[in-house]
Amino acid sequence: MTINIPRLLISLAALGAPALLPAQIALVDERPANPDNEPAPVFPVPTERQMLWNETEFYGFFHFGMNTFTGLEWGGGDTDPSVFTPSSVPDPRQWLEAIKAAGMKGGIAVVKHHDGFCLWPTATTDYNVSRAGNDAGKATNIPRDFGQAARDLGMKYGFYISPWDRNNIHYGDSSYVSEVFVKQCEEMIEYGPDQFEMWFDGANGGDGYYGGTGGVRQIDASIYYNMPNLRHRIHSMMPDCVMWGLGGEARWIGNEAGWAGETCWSYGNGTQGNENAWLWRGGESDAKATAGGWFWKNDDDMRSLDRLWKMYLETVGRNSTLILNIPPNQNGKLPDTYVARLKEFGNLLQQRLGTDLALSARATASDTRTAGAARTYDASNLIDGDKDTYWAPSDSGIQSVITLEWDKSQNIHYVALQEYIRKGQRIKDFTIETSTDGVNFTRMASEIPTTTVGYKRIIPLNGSTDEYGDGFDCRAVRITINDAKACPLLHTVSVF
Ligand code: FUL
Repeated sequence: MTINIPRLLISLAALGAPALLPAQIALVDERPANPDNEPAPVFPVPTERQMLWNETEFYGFFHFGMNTFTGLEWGGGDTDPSVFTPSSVPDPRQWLEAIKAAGMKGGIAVVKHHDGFCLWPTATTDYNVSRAGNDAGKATNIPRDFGQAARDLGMKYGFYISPWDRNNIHYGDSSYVSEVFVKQCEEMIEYGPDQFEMWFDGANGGDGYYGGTGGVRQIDASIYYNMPNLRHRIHSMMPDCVMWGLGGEARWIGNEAGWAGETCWSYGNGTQGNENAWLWRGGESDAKATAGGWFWKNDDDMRSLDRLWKMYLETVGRNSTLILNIPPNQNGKLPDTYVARLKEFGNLLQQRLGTDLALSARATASDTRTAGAARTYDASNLIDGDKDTYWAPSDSGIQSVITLEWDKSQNIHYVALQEYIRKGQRIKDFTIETSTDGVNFTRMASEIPTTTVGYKRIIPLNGSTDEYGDGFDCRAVRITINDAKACPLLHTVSVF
């Protein structure tokens, strides 16, 4: 902050204060101390919980419930609870082990879909597993068993609780929100006190059973659920839990087909976000790993490895997270064919993105910010495997060049960039080149809009998310930042 001394003197005089000489005024420099010479943030910036959420990257989604037994996608809330009859007690540990083998870091389980049937013995409604049609159904408690298994396996977890409830007679009144919905969320915290995400879907098709009264109940979701209140309650108990969708802390990417925009801001709406929006809300892509609906139906085919790979590159590789749905069957288990495909996918991920060649490169930059007391900004920070150190140029160094070089030629397919988003998402335009001799460079993937980076961007050097190809032999990779909101900050460059 600059203090204008003549103006200060005039205003003191106007207040009747005796005029002081500048030498007598103890001026306080109110600029925050910046001993590390860190760059100023570019707003919006993510909260700590949004940072942690982004790091989850790739996680599973499990639609299981009454619909698994009726074949419906949207149950009306009128199916008798006795229809819920899993042939054995559902086994969330098996679900989570299968997705862990696929390289996923966590999962979200549906505990109540729009039909209102609760997969735990809740005190808020008798439309729940305690009235199931068999013993395995009565013994079902998805939030308890899913939360426990995730903790045992060291995975992140969370629950999908549908705000829309087609069974409840009070849906549409304020009592539904305070006495049913909020209490159900609180019951979830008892089973899962360290959830990373709660999933609040915005669907409301209007009609339902509503305790037998039927009819249509439309609400204004932006007011009705009183989300600011729920956010406050949840965060006071679970500070690291991101409230997705209606919760307002992470956004729907705008399609269910497994792709985000090549330009993708972590604020605004839809596939691309909006460069000028002011609230941080990273994108999450919800997509199905199977060919049918969200719920299991006769072992619908699992998508091919190529299709899953494409989804991964077009979501995780485009500054979105990917939540991939794999539906448990009527035994409360994932079918063997799904488990096998998930394992194959994990192997593919490992094979294609498991070895980071950047770690053995030399990294240099055209501009490096002056080091502070406890921080350096050297290009070597890009390849030290530490997400908390970063490369930064001087404030004016928007157009900067980073070069990675190896002594021997490397065969490469992908270059991944990660911005240091704690200080905001900044990069707007970049290019990637490779060189076989370290002198002459050729632009790669010129058909792809290389605009935003964000949390993570993976560029296929052949420009394709379909074809893996033979890769490119090269001795150097050059990344040129052409435009950014302010000096660009990257914490990691990876090469595969
Ligand atoms: C949608 C819901 O209406 C679907 O049934 C499903 O749960 C999907 C993930 O979100 O909006």
